[in-house]
This record gives sequence, C-alpha cells and structure tokens, in this order.
Amino acid sequence: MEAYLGIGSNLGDRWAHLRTALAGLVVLDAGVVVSPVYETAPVGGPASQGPHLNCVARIDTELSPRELLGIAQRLEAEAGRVREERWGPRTLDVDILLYEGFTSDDPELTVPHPRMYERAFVLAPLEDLAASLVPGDWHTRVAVDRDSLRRVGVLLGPFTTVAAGRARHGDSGGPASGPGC
Ligand code: A4P
Ligand code: MG
Repeated sequence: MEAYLGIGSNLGDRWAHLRTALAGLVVLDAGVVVSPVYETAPVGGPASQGPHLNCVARIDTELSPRELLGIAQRLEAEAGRVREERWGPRTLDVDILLYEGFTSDDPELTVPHPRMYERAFVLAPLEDLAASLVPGDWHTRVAVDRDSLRRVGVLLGPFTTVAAGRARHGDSGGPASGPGC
C-alpha cells in the first residue's frame, strides 16, 4: 500500500534526525521516495522554538496503518523525542498523512491527518511528490508566509529523491547527506 508520511524536526541536529528517520523507513519498506526539505517557521506552540525542517516521504508498505504508526512512534523515541507541551519543539515528528484505501477518525490514528490541508509545511513537499493529492488552490487558501517556507536542500541516500520537479536516485547504500542544493 502507498502511504505518505510528514516528517519534521526543530531540535538538535535536524538534518541527522531526518536522515535517521528515512534510514529507518528504508530498512522496512521498498520504494521510499522523499521530497525536498523545507525550512519552515513553527506553526503553533511556544514562540521561542526554532524553525523546522520538513519533508514528506512516500512509502510502499505491507504494514497496516497501525503498524506504521507504531514504527513512526518508535523512530520518534529513538530520536529522543520528549513531549512537554503541545506543538512544542521536537527532535523528530513522523505523522501518517495518507494511507491508500484507509480513513479513520480515531484520535489515536486519524487519517488523512486532520490538519494537513491547512499547512504549507505539509502541502508544499507533498505537492513535490504527488501534485494530484494536493488541492490546486492551496496557495491561495493556506496562509503561506513565503519567507518562512523555503527549500533548503535534499536528502540523498538509498531512496529516490524528488528535486526540482523530477525524481532522481540518491547514492545507493551510503548515509543520506545534508543540504544538497
Ligand atoms: N495521531 C492521530 N493521528 C495521527 C497520524 N495520522 N499520524 C496521534 C501520527 N499520529 C497521529 O501526536 C499526538 C497524537 O496524535 C499521538 O498520540 C498519535 O497517536 P504527537 O506526535 O505526540 O504530537 P504532534 O505531532 O505534535 O501532535 P499533532 O497534534 O498531530 O500535531 P500536528 O498538528 O501534526 O502539528 N510547524 C512547522 N513549521 N513544522 C511542523 O512540522 N508540526 C506541528 C505538529 C506543529 N507545528 C509545526 C510542525
Ligand atoms: Mg506527530
């Protein structure tokens, strides 16, 4: 099944947290495809927290939605995620945005992710991966501060990276690298 994950970090070595999360998905699933990485101003939470790095990954998975949530939460725990306040700073956040053929309004697993269509930090990288999944008018519907949402690089690794509107293969086998463009 095809699933889309929103991945973010605004604490510690943000690039390393994204790379480690992607590596954790690669060992589980064939066919990981990753959007460019955006640096985004925090939405909600304490004003003092730093900017996020955000990207979206598409995976082709045999895992059920609940199993995938368990994996997402394990990756967050391995990144040392501490939950102190809602929308507070986090080393790693991995959210299930969409899962093929599955919807749920269970608070423990709501799919599609309940706030994804309001958020430029989700919609911009999702549009890079799959424009058909994003409302065509989101640029006008979502309050986007252009200065707070900018592409800052790509992750290279044993997965396919979408950059500048086209997919290309990263370095096979090696660790993903930091800012690439
Ligand atoms: N949960 C329910 N549905 C899902 C889902 N589809 N994927 C539950 C993942 N988890 C889901 O999650 C809280 C609870 O949501 C969990 O118990 C899980 O079972 P969490 O990871 O502890 O906290 P969270 O992600 O902060 O919660 P929430 O309310 O989902 O946050 P949002 O709405 O995702 O916002 N600003 C920028 N620039 N970039 C960001 O990445 N992220 C947030 C988080 C706020 N502001 C941001 C960013
Ligand atoms: Mg989350």
